[in-house]
Amino acid sequence: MSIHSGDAPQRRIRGLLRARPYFLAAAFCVVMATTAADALAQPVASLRVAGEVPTPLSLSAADIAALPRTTLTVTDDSGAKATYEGTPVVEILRRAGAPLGKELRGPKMTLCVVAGASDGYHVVFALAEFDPSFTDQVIILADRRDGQPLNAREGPLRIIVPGDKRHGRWARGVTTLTVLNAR
Ligand SMILES: Nc1nc2c(c(=O)[nH]1)N[C@H]1C(S)=C(S)[C@@H](COP(=O)(O)O)O[C@H]1N2
Ligand SMILES: [Mo]
Repeated sequence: MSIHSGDAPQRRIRGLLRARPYFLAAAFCVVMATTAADALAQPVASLRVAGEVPTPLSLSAADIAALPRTTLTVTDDSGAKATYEGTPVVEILRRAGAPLGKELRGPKMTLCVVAGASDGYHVVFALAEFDPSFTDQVIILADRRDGQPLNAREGPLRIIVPGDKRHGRWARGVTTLTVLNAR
C-alpha cells in the first residue's frame, strides 16, 4: 500500500477518523438492536409474586431453577403421557411469606392465589390447595417437559395441577401469582 500523503486510501482513512463519532453511534445502535431482538426471541422466565404477602418476589428463571424440584408424570389435554419438572408452587409462596401449615386458619382460609399468564388468561386456587398440611396433591410450576425446557406455546412456566381432570387451570405462560383474600 502507498504511504504518500493525499492519495486515495489515506484520504479515506482520514475521512473515517473524522466520522468516528458516527461509527460509534452506529455500532451502539447495532448492539442495542441485537440485544432487544434477543430479548424478544428468547423470553426469559420470570415470575412476580404479589398481593397480600409480606415479601413480594420477582424471580428469574435461575431463581426458580434453584428451588426444590419435583417431577410429575401426568396425562396432558391431548391424552398423551408427559413428565413435567419444576418447583412446587408452595415453595414459591413460602418464600413470599404466605401463611401455611398452622398459620393457615381463620380469616386466612379465604386467601386465594390468582395465576396470570402472558396471554391474559387467569386461573384461581385457594391457598390451601398448595399446602401440604391440607393435601397430598402437589401443584407445580413447571419449566421442563420430557427433559426439555417448555416450548414457546406453553412456557417458559406452566402450572400443572395433577388432580384436576379438566386442564383449564394448567395455565401456560404464567408470569404472576397474586395472593388475595376473597372476603
Ligand atoms: N395461558 C393459557 N393457559 C391455558 C389456556 C389458555 O387459554 N391460556 N387454556 C387452558 C385450557 S382451557 C386447557 S383445556 C389447557 C389445554 O392444554 P394444552 O394447551 O396443553 O392443550 O390449557 C389451559 N391453559
Ligand atoms: Mo379447556
